Amino acid sequence: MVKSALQIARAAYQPKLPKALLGAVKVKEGEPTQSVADQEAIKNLFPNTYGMPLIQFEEGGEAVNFPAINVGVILSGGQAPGGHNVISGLFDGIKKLNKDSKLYGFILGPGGLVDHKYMELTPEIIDEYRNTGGFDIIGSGRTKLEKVEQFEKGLEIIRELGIKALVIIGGDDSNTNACVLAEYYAAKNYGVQVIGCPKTIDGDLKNEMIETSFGFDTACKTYSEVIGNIERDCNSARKYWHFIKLMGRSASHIALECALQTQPNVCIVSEEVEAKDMSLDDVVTYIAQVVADRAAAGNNFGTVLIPEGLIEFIPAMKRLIAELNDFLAANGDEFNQVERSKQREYIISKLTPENAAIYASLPEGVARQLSLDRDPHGNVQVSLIETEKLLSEMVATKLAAWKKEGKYVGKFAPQHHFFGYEGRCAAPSNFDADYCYALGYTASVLIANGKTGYMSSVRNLTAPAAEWIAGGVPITMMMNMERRHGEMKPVIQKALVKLDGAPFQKFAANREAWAKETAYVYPGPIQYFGPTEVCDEPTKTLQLEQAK
Ligand code: FBP
Repeated sequence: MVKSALQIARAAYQPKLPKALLGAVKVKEGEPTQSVADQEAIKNLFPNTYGMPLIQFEEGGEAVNFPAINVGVILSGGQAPGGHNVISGLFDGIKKLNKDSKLYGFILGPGGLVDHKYMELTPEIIDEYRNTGGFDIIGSGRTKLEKVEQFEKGLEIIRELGIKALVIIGGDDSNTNACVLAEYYAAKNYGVQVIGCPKTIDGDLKNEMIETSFGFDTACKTYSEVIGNIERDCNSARKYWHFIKLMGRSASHIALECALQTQPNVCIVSEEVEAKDMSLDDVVTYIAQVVADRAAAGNNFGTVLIPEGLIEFIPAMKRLIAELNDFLAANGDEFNQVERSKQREYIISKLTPENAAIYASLPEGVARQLSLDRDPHGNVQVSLIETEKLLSEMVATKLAAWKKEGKYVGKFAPQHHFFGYEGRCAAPSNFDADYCYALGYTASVLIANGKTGYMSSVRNLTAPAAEWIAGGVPITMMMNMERRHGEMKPVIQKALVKLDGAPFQKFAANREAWAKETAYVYPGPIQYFGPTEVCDEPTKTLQLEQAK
């Protein structure tokens, strides 16, 4: 296999571990825990894994002769930089316990466990993938592990391979399912431990004990590099407005972090749009006003960041989408009989007046997308909506109207971008390389200590890696009850951007200046070798959240 020079150099990088994990480890158990909300309901659903204590690992335990152990690992959901290092940390950890321990990887996500597709991860394979991006070592998938038949089918291969513990690397939903599985195996006394690891570039799996999900750092740095490049292009040609949509299914953590790194003229934060009950027109007016003000100062250029999930956070759009979903589920056949050129009018005639007015105001392409592209559950595929084009088209219309009224003099030439998949498999930054390795290694120590239903936790992340605090958090501690598909279900609480949190506050305090001035910051590409302030800086989000 041909390798790039960086790949070769990077393969030799030895990720840093917290001091406490370097030698024999002592376990410190805290007080019993409670779920973040709905304590009674969660306790009833998880009688075997509820209320367990927080675990912290400390230096100075006694060296024990540990028997060889077989462990299975699963990558679940969207790719995030550093997944290979979680696996290599786990591998090194179980080999340190006993050199005859074995690691099995289930192929293409949780489905691999159910369908008995697996491979043994040998030292040679692991060495190929150290410090590399991607999940291609075993592949990932989005099969949900939630049914008893799946748990039982999984158990067959677990027994066949003599697996004692399963590590599930995933986001909030996958870790919720990891906990359901841990509870099931514990209730049945199967003697199979299940440990989760916090993954997602979206950054929305975090709480007091999980400071950030892995991959967020590298993905945001990758996007910020290209946003910075665009800003510099923009400030060189001075003739385009760049509308950049950023991945992150729901929460706006990625857009906010990139804004803090690059200081664009506009960044929309979905959580604020929802909190202020803003309409689509309010968002458009805000952007158009920034464009008009810059034009008045002679600057017909700028950069706008838009979070992927925006549409679903605009309360009026949410209501429109809900009505459209219901209407088309019941009247899809009739709708499909309507001539294409009359479909828009047909929909408008069927909706309630409030939703009809919003639908009528949408550009043709978006209106069509809302009425056509539906997923297998009958829902609009919001992520397919090109919000960056929607907003720029609506801004152009508004500016044209203002021009007629003499309120705007300028030129508006938009360019559109979507950054998402580009960041998910980048070579992990030093931060993610170290963090992921530590998460995987921590998982091996949790397994060695017989724990199940825990998520691997590494904290104190703005300090040097040696001072990071490793341990485990009971997954039930992060849960609450939420309505999903019409039913109340126990789920890990999703962390949206907190409007009173330090990262948003910092952005809010500066955005007016960034809108007017051209205050762009150019972070440049991720650096792997060089001065620590260039190579090891954690995200602005973490730095602001943890500022003492
Ligand atoms: P996870 O939550 O599984 O980590 O995935 C996050 C994500 O990258 C989102 O940002 C994005 O909306 C989605 O996955 C895209 O999914 P897919 O890879 O199925 O297109």
